[in-house]
Amino acid sequence: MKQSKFSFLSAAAIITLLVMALGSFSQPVMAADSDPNKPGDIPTIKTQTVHDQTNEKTAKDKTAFGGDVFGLGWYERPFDQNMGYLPFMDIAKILMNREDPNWVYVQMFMVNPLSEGDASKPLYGIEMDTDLDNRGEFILLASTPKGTEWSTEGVMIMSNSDNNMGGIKPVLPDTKLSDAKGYDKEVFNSGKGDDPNLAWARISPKDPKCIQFAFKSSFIGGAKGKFIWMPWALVGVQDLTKFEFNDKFTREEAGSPLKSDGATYPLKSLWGVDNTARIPSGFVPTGNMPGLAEPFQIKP
Ligand SMILES: [Ca+2]
Ligand SMILES: [Ca+2]
Ligand SMILES: [Ca+2]
Repeated sequence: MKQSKFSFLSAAAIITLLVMALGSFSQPVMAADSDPNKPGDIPTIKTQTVHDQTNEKTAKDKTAFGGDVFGLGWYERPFDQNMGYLPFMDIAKILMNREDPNWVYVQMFMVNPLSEGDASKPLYGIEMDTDLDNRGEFILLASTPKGTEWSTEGVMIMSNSDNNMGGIKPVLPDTKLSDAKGYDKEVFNSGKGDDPNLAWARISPKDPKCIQFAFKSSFIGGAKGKFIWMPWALVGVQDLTKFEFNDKFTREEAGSPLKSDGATYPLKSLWGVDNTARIPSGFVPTGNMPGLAEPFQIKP
């Protein structure tokens, strides 16, 4: 029974998640325009675009639209513990651009302006697996930027000291709750770290629903670097030693945002969390990697 329910949910989530690369006709930012120590304009060509489910239509019924698959580490939980909707942290779209020689740019669009969430102190960012073993190495997170100018204030990068992200089965729930350390080591914090200019954030000058990030391209191996990434928005659980969540909470402890999950509904300990499936950058997966977004999954 469990198996068939799980399959159904996976299919529902996969169908509603679309990933595509988009090109446009505008000119790229030229290398001469790029400052290696401060991000600037975001290039508009060769942008990887990821769409995520949004929940504004189902929120009045206190249920998510779909896309929450605990067994794959896909969460669609922009709700408080009373299933009240948090649209300032409901990820709708994410863009990644690697055309600048110095910077990787990420833009995350929420359903409502980020300023609506100021009292909740959300964190936004991306997790990265940089050696492609399905275990995350880094998470870059920012509190809501104060303005539309690039700043390192409130931007942090954490790493993991036991190379055991995801416990026995990375991405997937371990059979027993894991004592893996999660993201426990500070690499960068508001300009403190080996490179004071490593990572930046701002509110988009054009859209108050969009937070923009920039981090040094050299951090992920430059133009040819390969990595897996996924965006996160976090309000209810911000303890980074709780990664990966499906190893640190049982399904019952975590709860579910989907009424169709029956007794597991509603959200319990794992609330106020949104992410997407896992996305490859700089390579096309040729083997089975758990939790990948549908267009990148290898069919047996
Ligand atoms: Ca979402
Ligand atoms: Ca890894
Ligand atoms: Ca695991």
